[in-house]
Amino acid sequence: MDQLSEKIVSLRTLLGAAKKAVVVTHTNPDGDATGSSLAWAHVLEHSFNLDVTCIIPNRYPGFLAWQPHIEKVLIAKEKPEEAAQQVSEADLIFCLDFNLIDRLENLAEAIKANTTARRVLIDHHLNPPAEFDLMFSYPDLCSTSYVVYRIVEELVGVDAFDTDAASNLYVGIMTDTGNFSFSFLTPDLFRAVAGLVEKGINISQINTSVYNTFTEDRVRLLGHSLCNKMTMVNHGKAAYISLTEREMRKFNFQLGDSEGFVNYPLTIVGVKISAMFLATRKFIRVSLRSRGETDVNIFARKYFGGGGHKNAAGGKSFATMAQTVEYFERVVTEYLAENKE
Ligand SMILES: [Mn+2]
Repeated sequence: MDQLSEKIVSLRTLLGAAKKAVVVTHTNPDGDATGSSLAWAHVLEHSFNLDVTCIIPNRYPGFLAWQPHIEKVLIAKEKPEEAAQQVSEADLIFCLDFNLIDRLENLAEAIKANTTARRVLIDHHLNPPAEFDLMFSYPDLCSTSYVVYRIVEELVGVDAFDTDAASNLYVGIMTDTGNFSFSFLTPDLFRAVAGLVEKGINISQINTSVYNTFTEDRVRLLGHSLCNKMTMVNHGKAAYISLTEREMRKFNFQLGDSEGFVNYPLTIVGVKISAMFLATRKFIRVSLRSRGETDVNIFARKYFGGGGHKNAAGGKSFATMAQTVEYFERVVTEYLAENKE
């Protein structure tokens, strides 16, 4: 964490001169967005006596509704005037877990209109633009929640977190690391988690609240997708699942129900690319996942007019389901032959 101490000195100066702060995070907030925002707001309020409002552009997903103090968060889409008012009155604007103000949609204008407030970035995404007065940008840390932990540790000490703030930070770290299974799992991170445990957080309860919230229909749809709808391609090097609108209706499909299905075929030994084809009214939504060096970002760009990251990407198909899966079987075989590891 380069120059953290120097940045903390600047942050202290800004905090000392401020009375009112807003903490904003990205559209479609996830556990790291709400978790880091709520914990940071707690510290600003209790250690720095600031008047703080947390603002999110649109509503958080249901599995985060139990998070401590989430009821205090102002949802800009539901109360746009109040959100704009809060932003206009702030001396300090903290942007957490994203780095492009334009991504805030309706809220971006309000932030740009307040020309006197100082803007501080606290984030872990790549390539932040230079539109902030102070930047805590650490792309090699696992989550914004962990960045907040490290800042607070240096700024006032972790005693500033109570059990609720610690729970919120844990949600962010747990969800952004895929329950401690992705990259950036360092000894220091686990020391920080130990610090959160010392605050009395209940890990098994948090885990259940975030991950075990599905409906019976959703679990049965997963079973149907894997048992009846998963097809292996190219001698088991690729696999796909397709769901038609009729099937989705049968399982009372709710938005988000097929989230994560595409990851299951990748748990089979030898599968390098997994695809999910989900019918919508106007087109077929294509989700792609890959393992290791196999690049689905390039694949999605080349064959499905989309893109994303190396191991997770998406696109669209405007053909029928039958044509789409036939096309996929052909191009994925071609692509894997061209890109042998
Ligand atoms: Mn994050």
